Amino acid sequence: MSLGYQSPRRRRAGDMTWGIIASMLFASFGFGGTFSYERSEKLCFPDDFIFGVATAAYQIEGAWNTSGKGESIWDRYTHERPDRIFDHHNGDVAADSYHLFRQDVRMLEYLGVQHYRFSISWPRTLPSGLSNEINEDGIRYYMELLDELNSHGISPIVTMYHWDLPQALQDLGGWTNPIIAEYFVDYARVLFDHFGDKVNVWLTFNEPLSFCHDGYGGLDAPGAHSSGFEDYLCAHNVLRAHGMVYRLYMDQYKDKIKSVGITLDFSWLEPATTSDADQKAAETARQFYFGWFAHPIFSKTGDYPPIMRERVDTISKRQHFTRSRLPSFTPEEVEMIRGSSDFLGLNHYTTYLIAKNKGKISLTPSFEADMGGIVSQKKEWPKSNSTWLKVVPWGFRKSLNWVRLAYDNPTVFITENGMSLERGLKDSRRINYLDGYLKALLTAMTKDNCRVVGYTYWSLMDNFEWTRGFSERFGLYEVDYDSPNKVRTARSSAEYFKQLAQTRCIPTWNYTV
Ligand code: PNW
Repeated sequence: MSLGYQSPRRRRAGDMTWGIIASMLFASFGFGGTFSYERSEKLCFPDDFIFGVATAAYQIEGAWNTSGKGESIWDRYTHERPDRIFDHHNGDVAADSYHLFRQDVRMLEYLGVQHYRFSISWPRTLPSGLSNEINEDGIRYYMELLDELNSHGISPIVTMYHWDLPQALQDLGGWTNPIIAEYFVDYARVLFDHFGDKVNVWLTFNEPLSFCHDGYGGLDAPGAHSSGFEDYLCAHNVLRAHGMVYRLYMDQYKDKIKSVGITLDFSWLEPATTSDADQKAAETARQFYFGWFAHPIFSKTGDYPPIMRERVDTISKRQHFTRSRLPSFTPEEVEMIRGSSDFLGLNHYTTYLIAKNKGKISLTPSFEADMGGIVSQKKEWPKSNSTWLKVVPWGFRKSLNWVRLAYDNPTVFITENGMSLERGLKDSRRINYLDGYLKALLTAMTKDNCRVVGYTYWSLMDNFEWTRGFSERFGLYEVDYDSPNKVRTARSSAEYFKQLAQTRCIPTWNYTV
């Protein structure tokens, strides 16, 4: 994801749920094997804490038009607008996991992870997006993947929507059309019916901030580039759709489905200076970038954050709109969405600075103007291979603490964290990133009492990085895209992660390796 500087962008899971998942999983792994060190000297996570890795359908599967799969907005976008993709590539083949998933599971087994987070492609299962026509090959594919995972004792954590909307639904306006919430519920029902008993944890959406703000407000697929307008419509319908699926699960699937949550991304937003104006601007920015989705679901009162309501209403008026560009929920919708997640899935990668924007508000609507902050990063912060991703471990601890204080210490599951580099197997900088972020996480848990139950590294292997194509590599495994079999090779970080997942202690690593 290239965010540049335009954008950094309760029911609680009973501890029981996680305890059960963890104990089921740990029963199938032999710990304490090859690594012998004094546990007391080590920085270790709790016994029921789980480690895993993540991927997403469009980024790894390929087989874009195989065996009845429908077209997605990313298929359409990469085919029609290759100029919008950094290296002009697409996900037609990607890592070919549609054919190579058994190899992927062997890699997971080698790493010894307790869970694997992947996503189901909506158009692979429902080619037109609607549930009148189910693509049996799509059901077969995910059934085989789930069986393979479960037979190896790896717990599947499944995202229903990781950005690959059926193109047929985009033709109706996609996430800006309110009817899509009903269609998403139909899709969720198909998933619950077919896969419900094979999946421990469901996530409705991955990072609505990214696909609404960058897809409808910017130049990710579908590339609507309508900031401060379509991004708000998108978010509104995503929140409705999420709440409706959660209620479906509570009302009709409670005996079959174990837990349902959502994944939100939260980059830490630090005031650029200690001035009151910048501190206030940073807090407002957190409410816009994170509270936009988190407040309706995880706060006691529900609905959009009051500061967001107030600012968008006021600025819309000044811009001569007859109504606010930020839509309103009915009281029933507020209630339906409030508390509609068993836990908070959190993606965290980096930190930004926020300074108050002292300029005049323009007549052209935009999310950034509504938010009122100027986004930057410090030059000194260590770089990755993504312009937006700087290595700032302390921001992770601050994000977790902000969540703890804002939403009464909800159960948090880290669904993504990771770093991009160039090609290469000796990725000591990735190990260094992991070391810093894992220590920040452990401190947030032990010193600050943040309730975090699991950690997921992005990503198992290199994959199609959206508008950055194949140029940014996040994988513990390197993928050779030029080889016909998309050969996967373990990096140094895979060995590091293997130790982590099998001991639950942060490995001491020889960085010269
Ligand atoms: C995530 N930020 O997006 C996505 O879930 C993945 O599909 C993607 O491959 C991965 O991160 C790496 O880019 C992000 O601004 C979008 O901090 C924005 C941010 C982070 C992650």
